[in-house]
Amino acid sequence: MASTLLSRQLTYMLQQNLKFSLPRSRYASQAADKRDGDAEFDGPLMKTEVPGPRSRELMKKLNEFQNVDAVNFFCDYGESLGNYLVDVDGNRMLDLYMQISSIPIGYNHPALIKLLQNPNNLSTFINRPALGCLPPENYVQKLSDSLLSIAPKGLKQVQTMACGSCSNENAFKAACIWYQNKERGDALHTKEELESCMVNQAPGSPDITILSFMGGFHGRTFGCLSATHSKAVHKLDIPAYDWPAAPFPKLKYPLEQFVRENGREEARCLEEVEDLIVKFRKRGRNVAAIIVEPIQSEGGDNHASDDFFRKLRSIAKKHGSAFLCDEVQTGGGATGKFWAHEHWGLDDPADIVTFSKKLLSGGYFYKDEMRPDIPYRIFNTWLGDPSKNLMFSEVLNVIRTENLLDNVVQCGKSLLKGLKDLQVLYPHFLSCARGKGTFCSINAPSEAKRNQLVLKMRNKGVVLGGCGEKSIRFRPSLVFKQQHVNIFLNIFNDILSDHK
Ligand code: PSZ
Repeated sequence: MASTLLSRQLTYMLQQNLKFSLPRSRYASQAADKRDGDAEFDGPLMKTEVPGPRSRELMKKLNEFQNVDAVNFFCDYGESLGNYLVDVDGNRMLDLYMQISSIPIGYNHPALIKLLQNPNNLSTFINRPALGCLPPENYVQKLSDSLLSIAPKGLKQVQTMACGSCSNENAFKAACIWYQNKERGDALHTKEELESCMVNQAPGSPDITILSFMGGFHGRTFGCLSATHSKAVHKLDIPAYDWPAAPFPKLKYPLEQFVRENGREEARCLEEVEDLIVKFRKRGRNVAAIIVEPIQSEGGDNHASDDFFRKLRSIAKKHGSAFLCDEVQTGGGATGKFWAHEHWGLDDPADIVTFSKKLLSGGYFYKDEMRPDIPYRIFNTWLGDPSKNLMFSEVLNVIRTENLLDNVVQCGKSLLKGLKDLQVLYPHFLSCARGKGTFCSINAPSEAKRNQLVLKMRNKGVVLGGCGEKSIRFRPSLVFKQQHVNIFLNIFNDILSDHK
């Protein structure tokens, strides 16, 4: 697979004068096209409707032993490249959703192919260790090269995990352990605590809580699900903790036009956060941690101001609660900074920052005082995967050498400007264009119309995602360049003009 890809890339580079399969873009300048030295396709190429016949056949087979209602289509990952996802029917689509925001540098990046072809790396891929007890010799170095090199300011400790949910689960546990140790002061845990926790009773299993926000999404596992409040279908029939859930600001866009009004809405929500903390404390149910996403993603790409987050951080501190920042979706560069919370300019860093998706494996960074006091309190079999860290250190090299964060800032600006222009052209259809970096979104008039639009775009060769009730979200990888912005905007414009 890799060698055919490499040779195809070479062929492509030799054929830079290829005719573009799309009509010459109205947005794109010829110079923008020429600057594209990337070994990639020149545009979407559609052969069938999506899902096509081969996808349908495979869906039918999979349906025999799995529910396939969420399957969009089957993919040919061997043929996919850069910003383009190819399906099993040979349709080549510009991917602005990138496996739910989790591919950092596009499909089959040559740097990663090279890494996998290096025989010295084989054993890391073959032998997956139980990291908590038997780490490989190069692990310290590899972690330093990869995750520790992008640790958020003020956080020197890192715990790796496999996915976003298990990162948040364990971050909750670390916060609870920290909170209870703080409450105990110098005292050791008691015999009563050790016995009562075995039957899920206080004081060993304390009635402390995690405060989250309505519209937030922190994963689907049991603990995380109690902090997730984006869609009922995620939660239905699952027992949940009765934890405080505060309103998240419902802001008006563009943010710069509604500063005063939005400020009042944020103040209302912050007041509610404090009221909830006090109310729960009075019931003997202290808030051990507050968890928040820098941009509520699944819940509809809901933004709040830097000031809101700074104040929220201060509230957590004032009430002795840990401040957890869930960067599972926002982390990894798509907002134009590696961590979205860097935009806030916090004086006192978050206590814990969780990650996954674009960082290839999960985990969290945390302050020294959150370090568990006894081994095996935070533990599982794999605790992440060194092969993912190895790939991630290469991803970081690419981000640095290709200046991808600058690219995100530039392309994000032109994507958002294009969305705002289209919003002016189609005011009956589009509203609330918003975003940071390429982490952008726009609203359709209804859920049905949003879904229709996403499907139409897919049949024209652009993969998009939905979020919240009626938003379309853009989650391209960091190698999304100006020419891709142009291709997308042209197709979007064509589809929208058909809707008129
Ligand atoms: O439907 C789903 O389960 C989806 S769709 C997108 C996600 C999940 N995102 C995962 C996610 C996230 O966006 C935030 C902010 N926090 C935690 C998670 C959970 O990560 P995973 O899916 O890796 O467990």
